[in-house]
Amino acid sequence: MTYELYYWPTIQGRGEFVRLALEEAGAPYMDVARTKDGVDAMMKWLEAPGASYAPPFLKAGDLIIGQTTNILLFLGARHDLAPQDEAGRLRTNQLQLTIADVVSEAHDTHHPIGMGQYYEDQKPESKRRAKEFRAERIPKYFRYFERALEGNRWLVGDRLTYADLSLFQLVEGLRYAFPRTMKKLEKDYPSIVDLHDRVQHRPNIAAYLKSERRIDFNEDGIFRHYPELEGAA
Ligand SMILES: N[C@@H](CCC(=O)N[C@@H](CS)C(=O)NCC(=O)O)C(=O)O
Repeated sequence: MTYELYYWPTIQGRGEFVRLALEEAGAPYMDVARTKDGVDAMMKWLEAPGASYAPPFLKAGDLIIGQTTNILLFLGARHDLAPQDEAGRLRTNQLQLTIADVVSEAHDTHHPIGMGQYYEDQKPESKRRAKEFRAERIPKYFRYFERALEGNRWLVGDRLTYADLSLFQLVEGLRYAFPRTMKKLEKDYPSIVDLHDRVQHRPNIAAYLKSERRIDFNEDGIFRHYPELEGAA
């Protein structure tokens, strides 16, 4: 079966967490919105009762699964990207939900007032929000992930899970959005950096990162680089 992933075609965004899991698993999938008429197909599904209120969503046979973390819960079980025991499954899900929290906060640094408004119309608030995110929130979350990795190669158990793939992506996104901040901060989180590097070099992930399937970060996505949000004039 070929999975159908539905997500915005020009950004990594939340869809990237799903793409990474599919790529690591070597699962056949179509990135539907990147194909001809694919965005129209996606919009149709968004209007269908019970499908999903927003991308990403995944079609797996007759199933339509929405919410990034829910999609990963499904793929983790199907493709051995999560432990099978209850405690391990819940722990992986918890870590993924925490990563989703950071992703939302990263988004809010450039859209603190309203998603439907231009960044340019919420710049002063963005600067205040980004300042707190850089100074307080990234370190708080990173302390938590670093502790989870203390004495462990992977976040959960002794094998890679989708939460590890997502932590890799979080580091990638934050490095893109806040390069100076990350440069200063990373030395305090050696286990996170080590995990990032090991994920980056996994054969399927390395091949994916080099491929055209990996979209470059840009200022339409969730992780955006605006120098003024790092304190530049
Ligand atoms: N909690 C949802 C958030 C989904 C979401 O916000 N998707 C964005 C793109 S990353 C979107 O298209 N939102 C449109 C909307 O909320 O109206 C998830 O993790 O999948």
